[in-house]
Amino acid sequence: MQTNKNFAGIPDENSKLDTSKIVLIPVPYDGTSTWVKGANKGCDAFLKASENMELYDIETETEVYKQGVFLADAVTEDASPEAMVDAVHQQTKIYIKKNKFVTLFGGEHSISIGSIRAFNECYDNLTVLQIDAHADLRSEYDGSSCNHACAVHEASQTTNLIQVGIRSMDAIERTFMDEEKTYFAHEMISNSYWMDNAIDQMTENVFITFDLDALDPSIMPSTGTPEPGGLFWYETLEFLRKVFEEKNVVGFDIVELCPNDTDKSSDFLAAKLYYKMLSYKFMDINNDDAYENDLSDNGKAKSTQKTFEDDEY
Ligand SMILES: [Mn+2]
Repeated sequence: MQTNKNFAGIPDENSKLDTSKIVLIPVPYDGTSTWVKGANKGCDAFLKASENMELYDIETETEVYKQGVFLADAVTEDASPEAMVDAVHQQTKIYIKKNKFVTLFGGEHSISIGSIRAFNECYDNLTVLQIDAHADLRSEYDGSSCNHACAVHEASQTTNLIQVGIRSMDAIERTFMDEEKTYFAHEMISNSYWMDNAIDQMTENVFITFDLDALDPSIMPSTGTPEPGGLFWYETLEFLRKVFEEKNVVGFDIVELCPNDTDKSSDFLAAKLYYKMLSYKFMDINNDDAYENDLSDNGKAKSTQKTFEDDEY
């Protein structure tokens, strides 16, 4: 795991906690994956690739790293899937309460149970936008509700869940699926309105959980369960930019990078995708503008703030 290195090799002055608007929490967890193992190495590969990235974003004409990106200590709790989820939940909440734009990098998709839980406690009427090949709606798998196959089951019960890119699932998952808010890959291909339709269904506050296997395996081979027929780069960016422009994206995670020795392009894609999402988030915010993650306007957040401080975090 990384030691004291900064994200993307950015200068120390842009990566101090106090002055950074963005926090990146690595969660190199791979305890429940079923097929290709190695998502625990995803954070490292992502961070390494990020060091080779050019930091001026042509499209937005910005250098978002100047907003400050603090690389938090990795969450390494792995005693059980439940303990890992608890640790992610706690860490995420700590940095939301510090008024940061909180992002996470996995690890397998089960980490999102913890991140979504934290955001859902801090923001009212949360939409979870899941971009993924798999429905991940099972209530339990392999004896745990914190398995990667269950990544958004809780979100399906407690948030406004919108699923995009889905092309693999078990029949039982239909039970928990809201098909009005599910964008199957085979339907997206012939529906030119899917982006607008999905955005119309979102509430103001949106958390994005991005499973890299949503992307087509031709551009993202390094993932645990590659499924044919995925999203491509520019349509993905077009959709993400629209979401960031039209909604208040409160945070996001990117999961399931499963690096290997031969393909480095996937690692690089993941780094670039992460940076693109930050660029979209901050494209209209000047570097020296104060950042407000909108927590204070939120009644639900205020009430949890107290409990939170009582716990001495
Ligand atoms: Mn998934």
